[in-house]
Formats: sequence, C-alpha cells, structure tokens
Amino acid sequence: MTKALEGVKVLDFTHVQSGPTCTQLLAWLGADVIKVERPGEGDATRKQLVDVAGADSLYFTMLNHNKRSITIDTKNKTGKEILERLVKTCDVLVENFAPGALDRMGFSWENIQKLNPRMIMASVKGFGPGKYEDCKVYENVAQCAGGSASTTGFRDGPPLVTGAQIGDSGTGLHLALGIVAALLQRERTGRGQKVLAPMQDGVLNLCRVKLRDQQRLEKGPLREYSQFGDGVPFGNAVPRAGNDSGGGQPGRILRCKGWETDPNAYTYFITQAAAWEHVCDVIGEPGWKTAPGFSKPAERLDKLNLIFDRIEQWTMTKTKFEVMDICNPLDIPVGPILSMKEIAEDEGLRATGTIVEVDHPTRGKYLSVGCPIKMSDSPVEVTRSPLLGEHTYEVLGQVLGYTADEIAAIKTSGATEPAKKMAAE
Ligand code: CAO
Repeated sequence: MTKALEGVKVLDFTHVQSGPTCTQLLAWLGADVIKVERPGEGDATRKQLVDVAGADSLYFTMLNHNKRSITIDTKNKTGKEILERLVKTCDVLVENFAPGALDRMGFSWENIQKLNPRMIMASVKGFGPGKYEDCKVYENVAQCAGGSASTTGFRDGPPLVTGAQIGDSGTGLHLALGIVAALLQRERTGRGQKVLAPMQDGVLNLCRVKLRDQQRLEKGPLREYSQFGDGVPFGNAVPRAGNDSGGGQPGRILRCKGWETDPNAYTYFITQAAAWEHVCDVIGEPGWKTAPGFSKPAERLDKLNLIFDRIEQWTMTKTKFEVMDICNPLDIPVGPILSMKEIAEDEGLRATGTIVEVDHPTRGKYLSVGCPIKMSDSPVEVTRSPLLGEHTYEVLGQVLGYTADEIAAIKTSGATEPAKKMAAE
C-alpha cells in the first residue's frame, strides 16, 4: 500500500522538539525525511535526559522515528555544496534554528528560491515578525507568551505551565499542516512558498477560547467560572479557572475512591444539560430534576460549587473506572484521570498503534507514542530513530547521485565526519 506523502523528500534541519515533531509526522505520512545533523554531535537532545549510558536518549528517539540521519558540517565548503544539492533535490526544507541562523549558513529564502523555485521552506520561530522576532524561545516561554500560563492554574496561585507541549509539539503540528497545504497548492501553481509557524501564535490558537472569554468578560462576569459561584469579583483579564470546564457545559475534577493515597484517583465530570436528569438520579438527588433554581442550566450557574460538592460525595464512593462504567451508558460525559503508567499499560492504545514498542540497537526496547492520526489508505509503521549519521553515505549516493570516488573525497573533506574521527581512520 502506498503512503499519503510517498515521493516527497524533506530536508530536515530541525532540532529539539518543535521541528522534529513536524518532520516525524511527515515521515509517518510517508515522506522521505533526511535529517541533517552536525558531525560528531547531532541534535542536542540525543544527549539530554540520558537514561541508558551511551545510547540516544528517549527525548531524541521518541521525536525522530522513521527518519534518515546524515551528518554535514554546514560551515564547511564541501558541506555547503552537498547542502545545495539537497536543496535542489528536496521538496520541503524544515528548520527551527534561532532567527537568522539559516541566513548565516547562506540559505536565505531568496537563495533557496534561486536554487529550487519549487521548494517549500517551513520554519518554526518563537515569535512572528515584530519586536520579539530575534528571540530564542523554548516551550514554556511560548506557553507564557501565548496566553496559556496566565489562564492555567488556580485563582489564588501563580500562573502555571501545562504538561502538554503545546508550544513545541503544538507548533510542530501547525507547521505540518502548513507544509501539506503548500504541497497541495504547489500542484496547481508549480511554485514553492515560505511557511512560518511562530510558537506564540500556535499557543494562542490553542487558547482561542480564552480570548473568547476575554471579550465576554467585557460584557459581564463569566458565570460558568467557579469564581462566579464563589462570589469573587472578576478583574479586567480572564482569570485562571482551575479545573472548570472551558466550554458551555460545566465540569470539574472530582475525587474518587482511593484519592487519599492515589494521586490520580480522580474523574472529570461534566454536567451536560442533556444528561442532567440522569446526573440527579445517579447521585441520589432526583428532586433537583424539577426544583426551582436547579432544573434549568442557566439557573444552576451560581450553584455549581454546591452541585459539584454533592456529585463528589457520590464519586468518592466509586473508583474512577466505576464512575466511567456507570455514567457512560447514561451519556454523562466523564473521564478518569489516567496516569502515564496507566496509559503506558493501556491495551486499547497499544492495539491501535498509539502506544508502540520500538526496538533500538543501542538502547533496546522502549515505548513511544505512535502516529495519532489514523488513515485508512496510509498505514503507519513506526521504525526506530536513526543513529547519528547512519545514512550519510547512503543518501549521498542514492539521493544525490555522488559516485564512489566522490564519496571517498567527501569523507576526507571534513564535511561529514568530525575532525577527531578522521584523524583516527
Ligand atoms: N553544522 C554546522 N553548524 C550547524 C549545524 C551543522 N550541521 N547545524 C546547526 N549549526 C549551527 C547553526 O548554524 C547556528 O550557528 P550560528 O549561530 O553560528 O549561525 C548554531 O548551530 C546554533 O543554532 P541555534 O541558535 O538554533 O541553536 P541554540 O541551541 O543556540 O538555540 C533554540 C536553540 C531552540 C533556542 C533556537 O534554535 C530557537 O530559538 N529556535 C526557534 C524556536 C524553536 O524552535 N524553539 C523550540 C525548540 S524545542 O523546545
């Protein structure tokens, strides 16, 4: 069976997390992703958070599946020539260097267009054009600048960053969509284009509902927020809302049986209006179905704390899975708070390939997250991340057409091997 992006060649100049997330997705969709790394060093994450001495870290392996790795010194003359050939040959160049680094390498957008007018050049940067465009940015900076941190956490606590990597992986996802759309547009125009996904903008896009609430706040208090029920006045900016539901259906995280010792014995519980009568029956408050002040969603907004306290009295008598088993058939939306340990062991996620076990020559078997997008005509088989420079000479010969003699000359040029290794040979 063919893959959706079969035949698309990606020159992958990415490192750390945001860019690699994007190119890993493209690889899973079938693109030939050629990752360029610095000889002898490679992507810095290979050596970060190391858990098996001498092996590539999980940080690296889990973000670089299904790619080929070539080592090229982009500051070496021969290295630059090889890169020029790659630019002429590939369809997409993806990079997330600090602002200006690609230009300093000699690969400005103008230059790339001259070399290959069909090239799609895709970049992640921390900020878009403007006063912060030259800043280096990591995940949590983007979460803070994109509006996530100010709206995450509890009202009486400091801003919080979230565990979901919305700045890095989230922006990588945005970039992948831009690339795929640009490939489609190129079918019609024959031209490549520049695709930019700034991390601040990506985070803000994911915080869209909070900008919605900012504007609603200008018209009056946010009645769905527990702050309203607590009688605490609102300020002029959207407050942190703890675990309140972000939408029109009130929801909270509630304790379940075992919460005293298990930090994840909790459930998310949503009092969706359509299921209100079932909620009342389940928790033993059938009178609330018709009681004035309780029967209509809008009337309940100032009583949500009382209502969720009562629901929690019930959830505390059940495990989070029992809550799920009881509520699901009644169409009451609930969700157990799953620990990473529970997710790693989840048979359903393994069966669908969303949790995969991968074998690696130096680190052995490890778990990873497989492709979260399932396509009926483009199946994904997750293969291990490449060793540093594993495919350098294969790519030079196979993709760029260098002869054996030319490859032998490149080996001694310092373009593909670190200086020390060359001396030892
Ligand atoms: N051969 C030779 N040199 C190479 C090379 C290669 N194969 N690959 C990279 N380099 C060089 C670059 O040319 C650059 O050199 P100069 O600064 O001298 O021009 C240098 O390596 C470092 O690039 P960098 O500035 O991107 O790396 P950094 O570690 O200092 O910064 C980061 C990392 C992530 C903060 C920065 O790349 C960045 O802001 N990227 C954009 C935003 C982003 O993606 N952030 C999220 C990262 S994931 O958390």
